Amino acid sequence: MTDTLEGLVIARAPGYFIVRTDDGNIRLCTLRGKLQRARQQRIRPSASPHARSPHPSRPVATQVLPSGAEHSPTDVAPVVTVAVGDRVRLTADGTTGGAIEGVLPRRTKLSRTAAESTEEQILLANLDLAILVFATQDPTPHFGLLDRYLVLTEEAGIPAVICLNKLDLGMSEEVAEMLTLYEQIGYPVVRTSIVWQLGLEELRGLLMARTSLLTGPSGVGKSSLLNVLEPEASQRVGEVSMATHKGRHTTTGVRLFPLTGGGWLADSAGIRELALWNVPRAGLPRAFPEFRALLGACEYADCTHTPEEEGCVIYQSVASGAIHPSRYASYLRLLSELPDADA
Ligand SMILES: Nc1nc2c(ncn2[C@@H]2O[C@H](COP(=O)(O)OP(=O)(O)OP(=O)(O)O)[C@@H](O)[C@H]2O)c(=O)[nH]1
Ligand SMILES: [Mg+2]
Ligand SMILES: [Zn+2]
Repeated sequence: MTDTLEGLVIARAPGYFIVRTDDGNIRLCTLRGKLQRARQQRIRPSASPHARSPHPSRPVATQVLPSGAEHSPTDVAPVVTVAVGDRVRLTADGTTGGAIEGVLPRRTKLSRTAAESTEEQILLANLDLAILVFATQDPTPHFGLLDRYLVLTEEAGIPAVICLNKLDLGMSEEVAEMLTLYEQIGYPVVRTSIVWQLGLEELRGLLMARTSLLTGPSGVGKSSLLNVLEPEASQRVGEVSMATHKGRHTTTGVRLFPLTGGGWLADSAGIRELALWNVPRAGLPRAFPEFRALLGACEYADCTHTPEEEGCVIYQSVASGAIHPSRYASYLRLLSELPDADA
């Protein structure tokens, strides 16, 4: 009998998944052959831009691959990816290695379309809260990118908090106005400064007993926030590096850190582009909370709310000032990126 364990994928390194097993050990894991094949099928480039996945709207839980020999060789390999944040079943290999046999059902996942492909890239699985970090300046906030994040989190059913960092650098009137706008729409905004030690307790309170993700553009202070919120985190980076034997720069993308007060916090590399994943065109208006009360009131039931539409209450609300032009511009931009409904 081999030793079967369960654990949490806390990071990835080239060719490996770093898993913290429930016995408290860090293991460097590969994928069992069956999962490997499923993955290779998935990363094969597709010819059609619409062929993102054979079942684009399939519920997450059904993508889980059961381990064991109950599948015949003629079975179609299920679409499975292993992501940071996944709970996995694995067999131990010596004291520090392992092979991932299967993925346990996911509660949630935050995905985007991977750069230069049409494949799904899961930023983090099983997250409870997305912390969208921007800076007052250096770099100046890009609200179009924020709107993309908000659409993705709305679609994924994941609560989002906007964290505006570097308050010590001062804030332009425009940025202050936009923050008020997002608060009016209903998104919590936490104002932080590491230099001033501002807003950190508020942030800490949000993280308790949850799995949260710090994400946003490069240079806004995500890693700095992680380091002040959880000073031991950098030591734990060392722990992961020891497991990979390759030093601290080998892990890529998202990394999960345990919080002393309970819960997990993920830091991620800065994101420049965020292409929507699996957002249905017809569902896009609902991803803008300030549109919701107006939906159904347009003259035509299939109104796409573009300026060309006749009798569109969304467009009229932009003209009257009830909907902010910047949010409407984001809606139009995202709509233009989504393929037409083709059944
Ligand atoms: N003035 C000021 N600088 C800050 C603050 N927080 C972070 N910084 C600085 O901003 C720079 C970038 O911080 P990082 O924490 O590396 O940013 P990041 O978001 O992790 O960036 P990537 O890892 O590239 O995505 C560093 O020089 C930090 O010292 C802050 O509150 N105020
Ligand atoms: Mg960083
Ligand atoms: Zn309309």
